[in-house]
Amino acid sequence: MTSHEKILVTSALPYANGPLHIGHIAGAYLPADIYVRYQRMMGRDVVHVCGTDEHGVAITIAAEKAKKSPKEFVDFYWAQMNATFAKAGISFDIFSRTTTPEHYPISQEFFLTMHKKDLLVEKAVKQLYCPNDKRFLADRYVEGTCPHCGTPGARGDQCEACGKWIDPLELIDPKCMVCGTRPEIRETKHFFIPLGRFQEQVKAWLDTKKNWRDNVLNFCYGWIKEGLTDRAITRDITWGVPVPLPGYEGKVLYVWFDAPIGYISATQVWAKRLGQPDKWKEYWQNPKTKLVHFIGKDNIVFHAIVWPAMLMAQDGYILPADIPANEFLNLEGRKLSTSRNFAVWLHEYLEKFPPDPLRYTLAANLPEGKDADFSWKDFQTRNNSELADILGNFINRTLTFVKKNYGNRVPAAGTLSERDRRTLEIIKSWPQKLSADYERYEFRRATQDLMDLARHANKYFNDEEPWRTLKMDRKRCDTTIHICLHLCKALAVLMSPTLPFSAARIWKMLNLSGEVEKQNWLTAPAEPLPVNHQLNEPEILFTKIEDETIAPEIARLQEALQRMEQTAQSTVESPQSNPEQSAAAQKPLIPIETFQQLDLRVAEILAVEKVPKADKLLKLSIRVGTEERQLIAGIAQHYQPEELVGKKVVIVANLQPAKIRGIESQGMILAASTEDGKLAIVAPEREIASGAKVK
Ligand code: B3M
Ligand code: ZN
Repeated sequence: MTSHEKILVTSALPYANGPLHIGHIAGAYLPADIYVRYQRMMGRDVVHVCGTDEHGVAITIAAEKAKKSPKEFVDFYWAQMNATFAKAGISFDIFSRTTTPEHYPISQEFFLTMHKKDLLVEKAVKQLYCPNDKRFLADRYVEGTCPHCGTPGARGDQCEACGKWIDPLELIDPKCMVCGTRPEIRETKHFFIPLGRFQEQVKAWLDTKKNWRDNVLNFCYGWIKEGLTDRAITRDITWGVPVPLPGYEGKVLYVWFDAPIGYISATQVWAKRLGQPDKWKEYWQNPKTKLVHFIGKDNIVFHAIVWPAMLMAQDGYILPADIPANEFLNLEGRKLSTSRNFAVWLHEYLEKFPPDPLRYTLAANLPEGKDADFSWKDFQTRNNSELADILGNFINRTLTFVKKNYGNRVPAAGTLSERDRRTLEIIKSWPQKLSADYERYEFRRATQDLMDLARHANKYFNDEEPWRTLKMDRKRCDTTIHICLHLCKALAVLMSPTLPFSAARIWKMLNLSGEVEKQNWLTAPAEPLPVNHQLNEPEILFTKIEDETIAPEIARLQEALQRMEQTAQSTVESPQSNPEQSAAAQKPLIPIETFQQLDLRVAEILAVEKVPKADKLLKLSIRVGTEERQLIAGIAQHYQPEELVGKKVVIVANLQPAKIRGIESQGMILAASTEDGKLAIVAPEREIASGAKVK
């Protein structure tokens, strides 16, 4: 491994089209912030860049809806996010945006370099065009059913359900997002990145990333296995970075082409503000820089495949060293939904609660490697039983004891007992332990390890019983309290990346000079407080959160859920409200891979007979493609045998065979059921060959 002299950390550039929610924070910004705060305390040369992603149709559509110009619209959200991040303690070195004067030339330079090296392909393409609005429908301007997974409401760029890229021409029943008109097909020309030409190089590079998270590598290899294809990088809209070539007036670069370049332009803005405009090159064009991208899993393909290919095509740029992408954060056991207001908005949270308890709750439960869940109950428990009862309690009992019995001054340590020595060993070893977690991006584990130090501290206090030794053995009590204060200091230093506001408060109570976040990670915890040092007034560090306080938050989410279910129900055929439909939606989320394990097929019913002495069962002979099978279905009370013969149905073809009443059933027929016991067989909506795959 190369030893790195510099670390450049990026957090995904949020679209400036709506407020931040806790899913954003858990996905990228909090782990990135903890990592950067830790690295700063390690004395590393680290820069954390971020900014808003302000181009693309995600912006123009939202701006149109809000009846604002794109510029007015992104200005508002840039300012809101900038303020909210600061309040949450997310400490970027620069929070830039992709509409700065620095951003346009560097994006165009990337494009032109690729063009000059013949690494772009120009193609005439057929594209959806809205005859009513008289414009091409780029990306999200068109909506329809996903051709890969059949999810309705998929946009013309990427399916949110299955994650696949969508060719808008393949969308089933496409509609213009602006006016609802069915678009027509017209020809236009665009530039493409021929990703296939980069495939070998990207794969060889990924092959060296043995220590990356499995979820990231698996995802990338999945794409590569399918074969990388040409990807259009220009669009027929006016908002964006203009394509810098004659004949391309009115076309702009695709937002996913210019967005990651935003990391570079943000670094340029940072360097300019420092008064050293070329300093950005010391990071981006220096093989000794470790480039780390913190992102959510929906951005993996762009950061781990497309962006590296773009960087490889330039001259002298480094490639990402790590991409610790997180999975998704669910909310109260459900998928978060911003459009339905089923989300915890960060700016709203911060109006009611301090930032640290949320940082702690999320850090303890980050979606590393798999999805995780945030619930208000868990938030309350973490705050009350961990932050207040363990960490806060230790600080408080120590400081009030010192105030009451030592005139708020640090006593001297005398002869050390075995337990004192062990405690000092723990203090000494803890920075390394947390370092190991952080260097591996294991923030959940680090959060546990941090709380364990507070647990050790409480145990030490309890075992030493200073309230007893105070009277009987003053010297012992002095030593105990000296070490407890040392623990307070070590805790303040080591909690600073995760709980920066509370760490600063302890620092102040301890009346220590400088800032806790500027302390040396490895050495500061090992240094005790000077004897006789005067402390400040102790304060309560974490206040308990009562049931009444979180009740309105839970109620608000429940209302959002109810509204979601009502709209879902009003779109299904039956006008009656149906409890089973909402119950079905309550099953836990599954990844698409789980669904793909099902082999669903269209089958034709050849013959049907009643099963003797079983009034609910019918025995069906069916044909699946060329294969004949028999299966048993519990539908005798809903269908007469003769009305079923010749029908096409859908079956689960890879269900393990089972014996029902002594007869083997080779598969299961799909039927919709209601709570009052009605059953309807699921059948394809138009004539289709038996054996056809259902997906
Ligand atoms: N704005 C998508 C997102 O917010 C996109 C990330 C860009 S990172 C260069 O999820
Ligand atoms: Zn899809």
